[in-house]
Amino acid sequence: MARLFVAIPLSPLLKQRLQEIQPPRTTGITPVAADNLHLTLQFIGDAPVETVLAALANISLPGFQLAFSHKPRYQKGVIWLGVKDSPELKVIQLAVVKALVKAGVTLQPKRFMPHITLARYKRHVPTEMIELLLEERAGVVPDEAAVAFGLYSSKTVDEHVIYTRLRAFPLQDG
Ligand code: 2AM
Repeated sequence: MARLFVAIPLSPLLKQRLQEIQPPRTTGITPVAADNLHLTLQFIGDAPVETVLAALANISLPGFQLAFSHKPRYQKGVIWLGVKDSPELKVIQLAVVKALVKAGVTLQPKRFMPHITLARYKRHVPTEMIELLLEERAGVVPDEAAVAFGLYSSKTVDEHVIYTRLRAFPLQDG
């Protein structure tokens, strides 16, 4: 068993751009490390890895474009960039959910809100400061080609979250 989630990996170029708009490490604000930036399709939680891998291997879908909101937003300790909903994103998210449910994996029912978590903040951080930091770094984030999705494990070691990609599943050309 491992703590698992399914996500779309992001290109080095996009991660670099996201780092430019991310708030910097300041008292009470922790940016997500570049290696950990991703777009979650489905959080699973503790589940048997082999069952989940076998379920995901049945998914065959074309690649597509991801587009992003203009401005990061923040709420309840999380600063995130919205990902524009699209039919292709809905299709892949639903395909992942269906494949997992069919394989008997238990999922928490939760509405899909596509986003990339950029940073986390402690509740004592004044919202004015968050707004200022985001405003200073605001800028366009170019569209991204989603070419794969992956199964990831999540571990916390010495208060550091480590996401490890266990397997990537390529999306088909065109
Ligand atoms: P977040 O970035 O908005 O916190 C791994 O934890 C990934 O799964 C993160 O992208 C996280 O979203 C997402 N996730 C969704 N539901 C979760 C949950 N109940 N617990 C932990 N992570 C969850």
